[in-house]
Amino acid sequence: MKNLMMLAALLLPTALFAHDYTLGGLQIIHPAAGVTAPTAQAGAGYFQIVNKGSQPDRLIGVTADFPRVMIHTTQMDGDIARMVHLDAVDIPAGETVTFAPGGLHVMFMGLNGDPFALGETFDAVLIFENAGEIPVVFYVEEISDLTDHSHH
Ligand SMILES: [Cu+2]
Repeated sequence: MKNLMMLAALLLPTALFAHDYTLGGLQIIHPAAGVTAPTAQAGAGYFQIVNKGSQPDRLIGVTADFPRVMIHTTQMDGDIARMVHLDAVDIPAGETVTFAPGGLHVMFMGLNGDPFALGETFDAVLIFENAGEIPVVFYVEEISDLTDHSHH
């Protein structure tokens, strides 16, 4: 399920790994997941979705080879960042929606002793209401995310 890209990661700067996918009017830019602690039960994934089309769309799901995959957003409750499950994310025509630490993210749950390690990749499929399904590859990178995922 994961492929090692360690050698390439050591030889090339991260920027050269930027990758993107196109599906109809949608562009998915650089799906990436943060390195997790060895005992982490969940990891978070991020990307940007650019809607270059004239019709709105919605991200209605993400699938991957983990026991549970959910779309989350982050809401501040005083000083505490809480994660809230979303059924869908609107992608308005002509706009860019950014999944990033502290905000929208995809939660990959049930890592069960197989943490996200730097340089690994894994497959996922993004599901859009209108455009359909697009397979993507998440790259595991050093992404600092202060959100506490321990309660998943
Ligand atoms: Cu989350």
